[in-house]
Amino acid sequence: MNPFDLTGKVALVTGGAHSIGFSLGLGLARAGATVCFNCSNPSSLHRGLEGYKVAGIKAHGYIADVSDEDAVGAMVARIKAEVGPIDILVNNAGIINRQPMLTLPAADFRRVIDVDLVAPFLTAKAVLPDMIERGHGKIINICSLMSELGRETVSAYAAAKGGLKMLTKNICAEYGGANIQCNGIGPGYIATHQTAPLRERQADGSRHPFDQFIIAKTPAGRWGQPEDLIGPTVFLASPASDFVNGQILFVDGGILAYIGKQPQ
Ligand code: GCO
Repeated sequence: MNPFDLTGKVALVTGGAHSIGFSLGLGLARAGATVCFNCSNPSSLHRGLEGYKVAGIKAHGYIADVSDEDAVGAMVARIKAEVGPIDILVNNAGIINRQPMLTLPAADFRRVIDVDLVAPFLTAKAVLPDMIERGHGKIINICSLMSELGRETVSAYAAAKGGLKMLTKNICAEYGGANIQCNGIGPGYIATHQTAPLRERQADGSRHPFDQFIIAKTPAGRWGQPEDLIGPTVFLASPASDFVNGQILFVDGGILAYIGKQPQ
């Protein structure tokens, strides 16, 4: 028996229409799962469905604001009726607002917390009853290096991702006895649209200072790609990880283990 086989499983990837969420959806589908995803608007829905179709995958897409409890409940009920009860939840949807906290309006701080922390709580709360009734379930929260480390200008994001790490451990604590495994993936610095501003070439063609900083701080000497996250996610979504619970699996090229390149 292949412990990484997801055949017959229904997966929901929040924010799965593009970027990391789309890559994770592809990976779960290629491991055998039926993939559902949500996004926030019709154009993302069309783009996501087309992307999966081009990859030969029939995905199921839903427009829902994951920070809205009623919208989450309605989406989970629709998926159950149209596809089947959710076996695997990947809480991937997230936003970031990079600015010093002294200029960050409270409403903007709260919005990041709503999407990056409250939404994973709401979505997990919506899928857990069926998982408990059926005696198994996998919840994977996409955390961050900022679940462990702070840095300037990401106060709301780091607070949310730090909280998401502890929500992961709490779901493990509360529902591990029902054979629910809740773990996190901690991406390092991944080359996506969200981190594009940190990698922009300078006017003189040189690398962005932050780009140079991350390269020096990452033993792998490169930014991650969304595809680097697929294997770890399939592992945490599969029977291969049935005795792994409450863990954050950092997929960061070694950055968390490394003090940084010493001066030459
Ligand atoms: C930033 C980046 C990071 C990465 C990722 C690291 O501004 O520092 O956006 O937050 O996106 O979350 O794990």
